[in-house]
Amino acid sequence: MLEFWGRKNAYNVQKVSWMLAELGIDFRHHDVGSRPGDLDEPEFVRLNPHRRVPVIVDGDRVVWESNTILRYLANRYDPDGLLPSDPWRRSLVERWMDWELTRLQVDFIDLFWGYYRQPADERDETAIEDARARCGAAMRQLERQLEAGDYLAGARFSVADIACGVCLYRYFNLGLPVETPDRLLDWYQRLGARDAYRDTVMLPFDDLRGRTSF
Ligand SMILES: N[C@@H](CCC(=O)N[C@@H](CS)C(=O)NCC(=O)O)C(=O)O
Repeated sequence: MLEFWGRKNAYNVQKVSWMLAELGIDFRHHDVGSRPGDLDEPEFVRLNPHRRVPVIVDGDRVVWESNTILRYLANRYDPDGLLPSDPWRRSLVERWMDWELTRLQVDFIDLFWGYYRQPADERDETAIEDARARCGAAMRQLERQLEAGDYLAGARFSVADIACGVCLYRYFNLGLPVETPDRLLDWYQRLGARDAYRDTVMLPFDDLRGRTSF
């Protein structure tokens, strides 16, 4: 059975939980990333030398990096499904996965860590405002893309929606005023109508408030 390592309310871990639920794949879960130092255990470091979750083990294959895991699961268990095999159609999906890693996640993590995970009396308000503005700009880019279709790569739900959609629940429930463009909200509702999103992404995260250690 596939093994899955990660803390269930960790951002990058939720991408993989969501994908596994979409594909109906059974797995054995290892709850790591919840206790200080557990990612430094030799057993875990052998799996991922970067000491980060998520990690999956499929037979004798170890895969780390959340978006790489999404691609692996799609290619192995859902050929030409949530990740098209045609190179052009695939590029329409993968550009949003790469954008998520290099842009959306960077801005969102700055906001989430700067505001939510920082004790209130230690927050840097200027840095938070900067991250909030960058997130707003990223959300407007998503809004523009959604003019072309119900999902990020067009009419069909794809792995791009998983990579980028995972942050929305947190973004809208941070307790900060944030951008709420119409198409983005409609997309969020479409994602929230999926059992897999509700079961794996819409999870409490208040244990992370003011917690600066993993
Ligand atoms: N680029 C990596 C980032 C992995 C990462 O930073 N994971 C965080 C959770 S979202 C982590 O392992 N944090 C340590 C912890 O949760 O204990 C990926 O996408 O998998």
